[in-house]
Amino acid sequence: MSKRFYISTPIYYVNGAPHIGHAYTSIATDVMARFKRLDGYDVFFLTGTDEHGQKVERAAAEAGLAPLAFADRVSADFRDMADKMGVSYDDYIRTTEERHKRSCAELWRRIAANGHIYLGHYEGWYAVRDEAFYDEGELTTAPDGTKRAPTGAPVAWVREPSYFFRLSAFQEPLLKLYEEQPDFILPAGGRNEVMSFVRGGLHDLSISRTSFTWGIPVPDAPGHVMYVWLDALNNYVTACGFPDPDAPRWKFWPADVHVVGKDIIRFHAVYWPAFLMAAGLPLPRRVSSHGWWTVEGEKMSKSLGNVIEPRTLVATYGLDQVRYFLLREKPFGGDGTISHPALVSRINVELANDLGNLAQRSLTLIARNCAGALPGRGEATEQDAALDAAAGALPALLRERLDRQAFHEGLEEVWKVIRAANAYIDHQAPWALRKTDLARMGTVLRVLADTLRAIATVLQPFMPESMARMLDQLGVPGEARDLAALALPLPDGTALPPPVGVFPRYVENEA
Ligand code: ME8
Repeated sequence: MSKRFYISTPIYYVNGAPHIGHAYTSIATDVMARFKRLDGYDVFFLTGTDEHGQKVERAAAEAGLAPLAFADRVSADFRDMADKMGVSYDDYIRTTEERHKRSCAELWRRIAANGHIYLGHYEGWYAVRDEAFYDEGELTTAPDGTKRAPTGAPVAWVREPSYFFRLSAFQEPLLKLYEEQPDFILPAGGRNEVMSFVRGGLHDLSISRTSFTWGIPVPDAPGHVMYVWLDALNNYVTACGFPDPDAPRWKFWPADVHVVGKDIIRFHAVYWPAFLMAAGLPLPRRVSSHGWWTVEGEKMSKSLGNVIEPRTLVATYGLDQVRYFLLREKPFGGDGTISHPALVSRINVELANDLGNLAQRSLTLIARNCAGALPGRGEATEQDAALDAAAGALPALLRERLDRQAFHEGLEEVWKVIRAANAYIDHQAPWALRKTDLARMGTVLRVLADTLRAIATVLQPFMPESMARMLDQLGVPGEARDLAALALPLPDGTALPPPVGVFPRYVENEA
């Protein structure tokens, strides 16, 4: 296979339990990965956990566990979350693995050999919660008089010997990268922010710490562990087998898309390409960042007690329903809020009514009036041709929307066709044709079945289980469910199993 696609999620810190924000990133990335597989690509989809650094060390101490034992537990929980959310990752990396330690040591050596690392002293502000350094000018003072990072995280003054990365040397190369590859950073707002940050001047970056030990040792520098972001970012090449050029997965590097939340765009769009340039490695093609979820308009936080556990949400509303909601409710790059009424409305109006009823009505009519077999088509009317054309355009439309991570636009394109198909069935009234024109009824039902097949095919990445069931009911064999197969009509007379509803309505629990 010649077409390749490598996509990643961030690797999640194991300092706390997974929540809906993590699940969202992973599901969006999963939709991309599944879509590319459907479109004939050889896909490598990477996710995992970020396990070193002071933040994790502290959380482990609070839990009364050794850092690794703690990381084992939380990493397994993140993995379980990914599995329960239908995240079809190809590799699950943990930064405490041997392969990653080897890879980080080699990355360090290459950057050092190219003259981009020097020993100095770090003195400045550090926020453990963000695992990030801040300049004095970026800080604010909280009501209690303590200094805060722009993210609100408390900062502390740190003074220790440290290795530095010559980030300042990469200002021009980075600006050139953003200019030459305008879609290196999506969306445009994120790109503008990053560009003005880089134009403002880059300081050299402290990349080792000596005041704690929970990290990857710096080669030949006793007492120093690597800055957790250098360690973490490097996971993306470790998983491709770096530094072994013969590793089977090395062919996937550079990555096509790193999916990240907007909180960590700077690390991915500034530090990461600079590290790679310094090491002489190819750069990823894109960093695509998404906006923030709040809960009924409020920031999710432990103190407010409104943190949403993705697995609980799935138990209440259903997996595909939650996946659909997350990708439909807000534009990828923008912010959005999760609420019960919004979920119920998407589920009952768009899934149960618009799509579920369309399928159920069409398939029931076929079951009752065509002996449960796919009818053949007669001569096409203008209306038939219009609906065929709309359905036929879906793969290309989705390809274009998803190539820029515009998931909600892609879904809107599908719903335009669903609405057109609902108008078509109402207007054509195949239930009435049964008494007047059996051949025409067959044609109408076949047009609907073919439209539903196209819809269900392109929706598979979003709602894999439900769409598999819909394709079963439409008589589409397993090997005919990718985008290319849509060009080949199913044989007339294909036997269809008895129809069963795919999307139940959400009914409020009176209690
Ligand atoms: O930053 N809405 O890990 P992390 C949407 N280990 N997405 C959210 C969210 C919200 N409210 N809250 C979190 C790290 N996220 C580093 C990454 S990568 C080399 C290292 C998502 O556990 C979003 O994707 O803090 C964000 O970027 C990520 O969780 C941060 O996860």
